[in-house]
Amino acid sequence: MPKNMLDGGQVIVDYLVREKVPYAFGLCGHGNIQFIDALYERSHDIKTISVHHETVAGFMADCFYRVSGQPTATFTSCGPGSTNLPIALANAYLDSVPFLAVTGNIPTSQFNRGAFQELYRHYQADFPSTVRTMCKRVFQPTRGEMVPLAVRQAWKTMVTGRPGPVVLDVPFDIFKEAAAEETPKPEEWNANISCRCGADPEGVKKAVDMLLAAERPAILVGQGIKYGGATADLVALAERLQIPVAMSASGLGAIATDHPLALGLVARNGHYQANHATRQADVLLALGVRFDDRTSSSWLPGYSFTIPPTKLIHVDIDPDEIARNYPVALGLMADVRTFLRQLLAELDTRKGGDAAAARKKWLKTIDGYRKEWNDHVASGFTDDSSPINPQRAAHEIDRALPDDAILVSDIGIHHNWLLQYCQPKRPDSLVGCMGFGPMGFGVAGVLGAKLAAPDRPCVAVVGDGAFFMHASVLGTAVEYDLPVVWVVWNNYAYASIRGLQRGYLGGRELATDFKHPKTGQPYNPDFAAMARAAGIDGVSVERPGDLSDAVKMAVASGRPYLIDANIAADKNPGGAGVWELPPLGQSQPVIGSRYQPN
Ligand SMILES: Cc1ncc(C[n+]2csc(CCOP(=O)(O)OP(=O)(O)O)c2C)c(N)n1
Ligand SMILES: [Mg+2]
Repeated sequence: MPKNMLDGGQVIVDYLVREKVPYAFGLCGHGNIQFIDALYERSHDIKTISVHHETVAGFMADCFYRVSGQPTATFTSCGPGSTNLPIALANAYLDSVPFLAVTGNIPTSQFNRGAFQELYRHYQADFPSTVRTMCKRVFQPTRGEMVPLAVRQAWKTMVTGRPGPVVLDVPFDIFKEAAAEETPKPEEWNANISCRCGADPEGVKKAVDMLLAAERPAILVGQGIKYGGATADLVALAERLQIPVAMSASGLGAIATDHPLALGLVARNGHYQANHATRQADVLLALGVRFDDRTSSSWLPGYSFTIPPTKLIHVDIDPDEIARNYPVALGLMADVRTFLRQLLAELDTRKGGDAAAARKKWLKTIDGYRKEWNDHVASGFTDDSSPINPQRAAHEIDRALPDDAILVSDIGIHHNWLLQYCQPKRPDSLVGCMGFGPMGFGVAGVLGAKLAAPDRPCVAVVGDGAFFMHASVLGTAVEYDLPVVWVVWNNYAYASIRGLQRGYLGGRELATDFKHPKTGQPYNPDFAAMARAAGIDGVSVERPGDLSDAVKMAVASGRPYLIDANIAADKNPGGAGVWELPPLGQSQPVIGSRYQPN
């Protein structure tokens, strides 16, 4: 290689450093040792975190972004190493979370020869086809000099518009091939690009007209508000017009749960006051939310929404999401923060109108719904039975945590309970995934959250099924001294799925619980002992009254900690909405009934 030239691996790592990426998460293989070598050279500028399963690396990068707003990178080998990553890519893609996945591939000189670990039977070195549905774009430079362009374009694709993960697939030789004398500068290619586009000014005026004329308006927010940094502007608008704010599962925390205008969760298992307000609203302002089936009660009218007659104003950075599932009275492509500021500025120009007085009746009616919901669920908070009532468990975990704690949820029945009974105060108080829903997200993601927020308590609540799937995280927490807490929601089953067998299939249960073959009794490893074997403190909790203290103690310990909590498996978190699994049928609301406008 000529003097003063950087090779492909060096250019990528240098670019990451220039983009202020603090961590690269990954796992070695022969396909990426040269990339790791480039990381080695820059180990003072970027820290390498080596994990025990590639999926863990992806979930860590994902959660790191959700907490810090800074994209990072993963590195995986060729073939199987990288094919352990797509589940995390898909999760990040569907939840619009960026990270750069640097995947190794075989040497270009061996393309299409069926070299060790080459996916070659349809097309040479074809890892890109494997992930094309799971990321925004794949770049595959096949000469060293293509690397600078690929890395800067990959980064731009990742962070502009609707963010998402991007794959940079690098053949073995390209990591070491001469690439450039200098790495592209972020300030020339990325740092000065803004995608905070506002909405069409006429549309802004129309939105204000509609909101001012509404009698029963509601705002619905998704994660676009949280990741778009728009929470303060949201509160300003809600307070100014006295409009109540409902949240999708991904939007929870966009406004503090105890804010008087916060309605809570709209979903199949949503809070009554939220579902009953949004389905009766005459105008619904939807911001950065995509109306998935869980939020929308499977789009069955009258449970979460009744659009029409509700007039929908739908604002999103990605026009693909507007009018995907519901007709719009007004659809506006915009960054939600810029849009909110436009709305507030437009309101400044309007005279008169006492929002508080106009809204009194509607808000009072909603207070009645809130009371009905609170009365409906009250008994679950004091249930002293053991195994622990799941509602009580969610509440005990939540109340043990300080306001600045970050709770990362995995996927399963526990997630639904947490969504209902945690009281997030900040946009990142409750981190969960809603698009792809892979088990393991919380188990591994909490490690990324902790690196992003070292001074905040980071607690994962995870199913026993998911924890066992990804128990290698115990070692990673020890190796990098990451004082995270796992609460294993131990119900001796893939309980959410078993619940479906019970609800829809007449109780024909198979392959959904964990049993000892000899005794037929529920079986699981002793998770607390597993943790201790890995060098981590672990305790088991049987009684509801002990759970909160255990969580407090774990957080206070300042060390990695596992709590194995014995949680009742037979309860399902019902709500004011429904979920349909065609053709099996649909669930029923546990409170209220379908709203049918006259
Ligand atoms: C990787 C992956 N495999 C399978 C599923 C389907 N699935 C969704 S929830 C669930 C059960 C999870 O069991 P557990 O982790 O014990 O959580 P629980 O529902 O019991 O709270 C399964 C198998 C999934 N979402 N992700
Ligand atoms: Mg379970």
